[in-house]
Amino acid sequence: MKDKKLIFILLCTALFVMPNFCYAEGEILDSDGDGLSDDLEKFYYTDPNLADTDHDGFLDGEEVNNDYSPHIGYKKRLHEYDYDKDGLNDWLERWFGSDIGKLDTDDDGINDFEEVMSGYKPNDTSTSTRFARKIVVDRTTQRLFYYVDGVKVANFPVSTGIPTMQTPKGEFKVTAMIPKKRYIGPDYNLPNVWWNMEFLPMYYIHAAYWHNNFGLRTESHGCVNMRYSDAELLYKSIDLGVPITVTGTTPSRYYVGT
Ligand SMILES: [Ca+2]
Ligand SMILES: [Ca+2]
Ligand SMILES: [Ca+2]
Ligand SMILES: [Ca+2]
Repeated sequence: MKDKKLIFILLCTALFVMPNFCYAEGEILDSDGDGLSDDLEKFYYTDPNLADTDHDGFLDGEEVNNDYSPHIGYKKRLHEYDYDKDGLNDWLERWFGSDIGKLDTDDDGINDFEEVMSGYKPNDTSTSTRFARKIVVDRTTQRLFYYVDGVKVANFPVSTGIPTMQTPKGEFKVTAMIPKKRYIGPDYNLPNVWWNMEFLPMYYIHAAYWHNNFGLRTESHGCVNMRYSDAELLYKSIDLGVPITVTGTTPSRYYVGT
């Protein structure tokens, strides 16, 4: 009986130390026994012969199966790393089926990030199908979230209408897109305002050059102010008809949290 137990322990040890030893056709090959198959190691750009690529004490398989990055150390998530630096983080690359280590997965001249932002598949040159896109403006936190295929792909700081001139709450859609525009009112005259996306008559999401309080406080007469680069990116990613939801509560004393 004891011998049988010993043989069993020895067999288990051998299987653990030499996982390849028992590899048979039809089984999934995991050379380093880290819970991530050799095929998936290619996908994640990890070393198929190194069980803990970033030496943080967690095996590559454990990490990716729980949405942690196998590349950047302790408790860093997949969405916090962009292996190929194309603007699309590793979690989103996986979601949209693009190559984590390649800027332009389908070689069509447009990088993965740009394709996803515009609703196109980064791993397919066909343009016949397009992912649903959606904008959500949260007045409480002064943020604008942009969704593609139901997934949040961008989070921008904004400034919405001040408490006495709040950005209207509700469900809207982009009704006009005007690259450059002048805003004139009783106490303001603002020429050369870029990237204007209308969602109600007189109400726009647009770039603002006259303040830098995005994400910190309300600032406008009801429009949604953005940083120039953020507004440009959003403008170039959307089209007429993209839905816009304005939600949350305008901070009663201008600043987030007040
Ligand atoms: Ca492996
Ligand atoms: Ca690790
Ligand atoms: Ca990337
Ligand atoms: Ca591409």
